[in-house]
Amino acid sequence: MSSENMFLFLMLVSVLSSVTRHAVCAQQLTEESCTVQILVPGLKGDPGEKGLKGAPGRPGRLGPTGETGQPGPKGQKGIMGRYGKVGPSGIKGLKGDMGDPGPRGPNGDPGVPCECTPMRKVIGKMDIDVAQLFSELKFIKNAVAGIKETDTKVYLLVKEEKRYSDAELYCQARGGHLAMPKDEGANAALAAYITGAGLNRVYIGIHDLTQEGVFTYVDLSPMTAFSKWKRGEPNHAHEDEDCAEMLASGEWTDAVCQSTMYFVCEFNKESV
Ligand SMILES: [Ca+2]
Ligand SMILES: [Ca+2]
Repeated sequence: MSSENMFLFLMLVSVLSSVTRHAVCAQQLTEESCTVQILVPGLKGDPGEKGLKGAPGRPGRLGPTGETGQPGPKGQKGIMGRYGKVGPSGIKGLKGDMGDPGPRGPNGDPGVPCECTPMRKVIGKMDIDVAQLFSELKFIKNAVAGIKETDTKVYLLVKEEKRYSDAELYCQARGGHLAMPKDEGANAALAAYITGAGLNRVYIGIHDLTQEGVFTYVDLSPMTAFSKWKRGEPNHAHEDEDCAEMLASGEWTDAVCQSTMYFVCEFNKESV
């Protein structure tokens, strides 16, 4: 008997023995315990042929984050970008200096002959008068320290000490009156004028010479709602205070008309 047949024979004997013993055990289970049978393993077989290469393994787990690398070298300069949008208009600049005079223009057409020689003379004289007035006004403004103007009046501070009546005559001789403040604006302008000149008081055109206790302006126009009497004034002190002076504060007091002091004349602008 060959070794292979011997092996098959032993396997067959072993299997039949096991089957018989299980059947006996099943019959004798209630009467006695079964005998343990140890199976004898067969001989070790020859090594098999080398298997085929296995399938690729699964990917490993994600590794930890690496350290920050060194900064790379500076890149090359990029190409110029597109032009930006036009910005908002700037603030208007200051006016430039006046340019040089241009060349003289051509002569005009000859005028139409007319009989207007007398008219030309009148117009010529008026031009001269106007020029003289402007010249005199300019002289007053420049020569007299600090002439004061409002929308409708021109005030002139006269630094000559005069009595009230003489002061008014001085102003009348030049086409005006002593100053007659008739509203807060005019009064404030006069007060600023006096303060600016460093004075404490001046005559203004207000008095009660016509009727004691009834003050009017020097041109006899009545006092209106506006007045600026200092507290306690007018008080007709010493029984002879009939003329008004303005203090640097702009307030009025009645004073003796024979006192001499500086004064302010006023002129209507349209008559200057
Ligand atoms: Ca009086
Ligand atoms: Ca008084």
